[in-house]
Amino acid sequence: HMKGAIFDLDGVIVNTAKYHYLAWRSLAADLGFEFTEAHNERLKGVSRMRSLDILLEIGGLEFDEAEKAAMAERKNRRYVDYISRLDDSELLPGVREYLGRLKERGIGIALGSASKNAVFILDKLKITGLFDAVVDGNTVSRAKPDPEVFQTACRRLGLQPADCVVFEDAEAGVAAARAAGMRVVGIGKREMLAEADVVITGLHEL
Ligand code: B16
Ligand code: MG
Repeated sequence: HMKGAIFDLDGVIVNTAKYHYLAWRSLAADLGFEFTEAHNERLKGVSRMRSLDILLEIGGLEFDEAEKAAMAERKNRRYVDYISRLDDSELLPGVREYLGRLKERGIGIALGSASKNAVFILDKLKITGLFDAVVDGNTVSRAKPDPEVFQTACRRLGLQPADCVVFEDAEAGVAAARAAGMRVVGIGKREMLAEADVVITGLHEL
C-alpha cells in the first residue's frame, strides 16, 4: 500500500533533457568537438559535475578543477536561459492528472531530483504547490545511485521506505530507489530499467 510517491524530475515530469543537451552541445562546440544526442543519453540522471566529466572524456580533454567549475557554470547559464522559457504546456502527459489524483487520496508527494534547478523548474511548470517535500541537488551531497535523495524525501514525508514508491526514468535512479528499499515504477524502456518493479512509458498510463 503506497503512502508516499517520490518523483524524479527530468524524464518523469518534464523533458528537460533536451535543454541540457542543447547547453552541453554548445559547450562542446566551444571546446571544438561534437556532442551527439546518443552521447547525451549518458548524462540522464547524472549530476552536473559528473556530466561534465563524461563530456570531457568524450572530447578527450582534461582540465583542472577551477576550469571545470567555470565550464559547468557556463553550461548552466545557457541551460537556465532555455528553462526560463518553460511553461505548463511542457508537463509530460498525465502528470497533472496523476498528481491531482494522489492528492485527493491523501498520498504524500515528494520530488527526488539531482537537479539544482528543480525549484525553478517546478515554479515554471506551476506545480510547486502539489509537492509536500522537494529534495534536489542542493539538498543532498551524494548523487544517485546513492539512496540519499530518496531516503531524505521519504523522511520529509514522515514515512518509512516500505510506504514509498519512486518514479524514475534513469538506471542510476532506479538503483538508488532499490538501495533505499523502495518500490520503483520505471518510466521508459524495459531493457534500460530491468531493476524496476514495473515499467511504463509515462504517468498517463496510470
Ligand atoms: P542541474 P533528474 C538530472 O535531473 C538530469 O537528468 C541530469 O541530466 C542533470 O545533469 C542533473 O539533473 C543535474 O541538473 O545541472 O540542473 O543541477 O532526472 O535527477 O531530475
Ligand atoms: Mg530523470
